[in-house]
Amino acid sequence: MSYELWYWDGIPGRGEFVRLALEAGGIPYRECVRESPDGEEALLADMRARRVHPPFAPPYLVADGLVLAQTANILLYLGERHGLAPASLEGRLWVNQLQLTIADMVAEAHDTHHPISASAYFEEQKDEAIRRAKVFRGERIPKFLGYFEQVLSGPEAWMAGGDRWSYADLSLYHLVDGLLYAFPKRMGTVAARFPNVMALHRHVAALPELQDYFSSGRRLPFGEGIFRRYRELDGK
Ligand SMILES: N[C@@H](CCC(=O)N[C@@H](CS)C(=O)NCC(=O)O)C(=O)O
Repeated sequence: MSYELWYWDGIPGRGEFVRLALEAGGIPYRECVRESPDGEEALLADMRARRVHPPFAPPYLVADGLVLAQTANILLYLGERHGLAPASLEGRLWVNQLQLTIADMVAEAHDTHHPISASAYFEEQKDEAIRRAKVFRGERIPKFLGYFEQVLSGPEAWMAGGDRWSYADLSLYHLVDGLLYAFPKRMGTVAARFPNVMALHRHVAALPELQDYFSSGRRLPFGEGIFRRYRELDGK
């Protein structure tokens, strides 16, 4: 069986949280937009055609007769089905809670460059973006990363404890990676305050399960997606 992953091509975006779980779990999947000659038109057509549990937005995964949207929901399913999260109910809900908190920060990171409208150009909302990014850098990065630092303050390297990563660890890795890309100056100032978070970032980067993916060219570089580097939005 191979899962169908539907996501925009050309950006890591929210699809990357799903890809990391699939890749680290050694789970076969197809990138439907990348494989289709119609590209993103195929995604729009597929979404329009879905009558049962239609997704509101990508990413979504077609699997086992299910159509699953919402990144955290997809990961909840993969975690349970493929052992990428603890088996207990408490453990599964805890990892889902972490993933939802990561999703909150991802949405805020996106809104630093598009605080008014996702469909308008950055230049049309630059003044608001500058104000929003200042608050994100000053208040929200320390608050979110401080929370994850506290979660990681125990003796174990991974957020759900134990000796194995969960999908939330992969997602925190990608979130930190995105922050380092979009806000290099700010992260240069604050990263030392979050040694456990930065250690987790290094541990995931070194996971043997991900090395083939990292060297494959399939992991797309940051650029036009959620994490964007605008000189005006970064600062110490
Ligand atoms: N809460 C959803 C958000 C999905 C989402 O915003 N997808 C973006 C791409 S990353 C999109 O294409 N949105 C279209 C829209 O919101 O109209 C998730 O976590 O999956």
